[in-house]
Amino acid sequence: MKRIMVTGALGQIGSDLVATLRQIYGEEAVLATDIRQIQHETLQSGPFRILDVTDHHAFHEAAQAHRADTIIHLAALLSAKAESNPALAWNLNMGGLLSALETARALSCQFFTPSSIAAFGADTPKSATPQDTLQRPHTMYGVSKVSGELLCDYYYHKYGVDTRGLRFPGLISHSAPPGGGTTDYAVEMFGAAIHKGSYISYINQGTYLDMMYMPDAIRAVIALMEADPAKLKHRNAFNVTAMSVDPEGIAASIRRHIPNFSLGYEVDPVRQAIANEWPDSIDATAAREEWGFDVQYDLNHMTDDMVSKLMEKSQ
Ligand code: AKB
Repeated sequence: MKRIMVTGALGQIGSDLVATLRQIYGEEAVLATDIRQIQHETLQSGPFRILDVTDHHAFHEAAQAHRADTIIHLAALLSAKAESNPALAWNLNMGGLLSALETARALSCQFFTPSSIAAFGADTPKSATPQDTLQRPHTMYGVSKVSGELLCDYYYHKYGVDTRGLRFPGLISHSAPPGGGTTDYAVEMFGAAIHKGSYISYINQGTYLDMMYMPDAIRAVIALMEADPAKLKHRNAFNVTAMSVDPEGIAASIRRHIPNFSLGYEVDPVRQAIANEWPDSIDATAAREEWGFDVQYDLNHMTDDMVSKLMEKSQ
């Protein structure tokens, strides 16, 4: 039976992922860790520890005490926050990753960490962005993600650590809010549509970005971790996506439920510049071919589920 340690467990991906992993592998098998104190009721059922991932000794000790055989390292600063404090972003994103990889090496753990569409850059082909292509991002988050992909490859080739990763697009979820990302507007729009009937987007109309619904993202992490290693040519990290959409496209999908929903724009130049560097749509063929990646939610199916879940919560 697996023994899994998750960092950044209270974040947007972590809260859903820990709950699903505990359903599959058992409550006690999954140690949730975060720098913040636990607040989500759903995560209170299993083991939890406060952890600063840049503290190498504390990281190793937590994994050893849990007898972890798998580390899922999610703790990181997202794109917009990273741009406002680049030095902190480098220290957290790379320092945390180094602690995590060193622990995985010392304790022979399987390893997962997410990369992002931010790992591409302005010179990367913008549509059907290939799995293997030019990666010269100009954002600190993007720089840390490319460096992270390379570091994970290094630990695989040099030490045989079973490292695996996904280049996530914007992730949309109704459970935990994202924090400090560029694609957060997509999540905010759903909440605002339900509670106010209107939303002012900081990302401009016509800005296409890849997105994915959280249940598909969670299934992708688990499928990749369970994939036959012999079939993996790309480990760090696979392009994955479910849709390429602009703010107006999401609004149109929401209007099928809330016909009067209105969308306005007050563009934030910092986050818009970040989005302009990212692909319009990425190509997930390698993920499909090497480990059977697929998705269950397109834009309208995701919207139907988001709207119904958020409405339930607001009653
Ligand atoms: C962000 O917007 O920073 C993240 C990402 C795409 O990595 N959601």
